[in-house]
Amino acid sequence: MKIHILTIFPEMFAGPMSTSIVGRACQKGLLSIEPHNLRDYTKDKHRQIDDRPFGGGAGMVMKAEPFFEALTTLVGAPKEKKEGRKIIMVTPQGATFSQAKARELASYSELIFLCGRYEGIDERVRETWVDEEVSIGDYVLTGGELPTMVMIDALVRFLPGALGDEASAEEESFSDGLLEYPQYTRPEVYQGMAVPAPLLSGHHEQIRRWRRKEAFKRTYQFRRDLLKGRSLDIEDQVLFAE
Ligand code: 6GU
Repeated sequence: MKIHILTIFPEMFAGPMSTSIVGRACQKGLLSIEPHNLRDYTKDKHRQIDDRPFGGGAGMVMKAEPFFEALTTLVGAPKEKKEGRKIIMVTPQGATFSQAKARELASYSELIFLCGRYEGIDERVRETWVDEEVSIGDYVLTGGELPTMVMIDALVRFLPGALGDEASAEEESFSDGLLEYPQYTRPEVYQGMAVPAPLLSGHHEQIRRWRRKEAFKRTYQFRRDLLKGRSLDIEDQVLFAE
């Protein structure tokens, strides 16, 4: 997968995108991440990327031209649809990002993220180029760079080969609609606190049932909203009848 990022702060991506799982995915060639500096696509001598809003008001608006120039270089003509490519505008006005969206984004061969700053991006960029607009939640950040990294981090986990062969993105929290069960590692007793007995039993079925029960308990305690409208399948009904 190829990821292009249009931003005025390309340097923000250097550390996070070359560390840990994302960095390893890049080294393995599963992914390439290319930040592009929007200032390189300005034409005036001050390399200006923003300007005052028409109609007045506080703040600045990102100019259309640097986006148009960069996107023309990257993809050619506007709305020239290419199978497997998606252009995503990263702003608080977008639909909220989710685990399902991460899985979907991982299926494209090319993603282009447009990072907004200030009061937003000239509307003509959206009209002309954008396939989809995405936010990462109901709070306001200073720009789309951190949200873009959040989305890349989440989608990388779905690229085949990105996680070690022991792990799978499908086994985790949210994939089955429940929070993760509690985890423990050595020692068996730490400062008087013992690891729950089923985990030490060596019985796979007993461990699996304990974990599923704990996952339900946690979800009920902290994220009851995730259980709303959910009906227990037969196996889980039996588990709770115990
Ligand atoms: Cl995508 N951008 C900004 N600036 N703030 C956000 C956001 C995006 N998602 C949540 N807050």
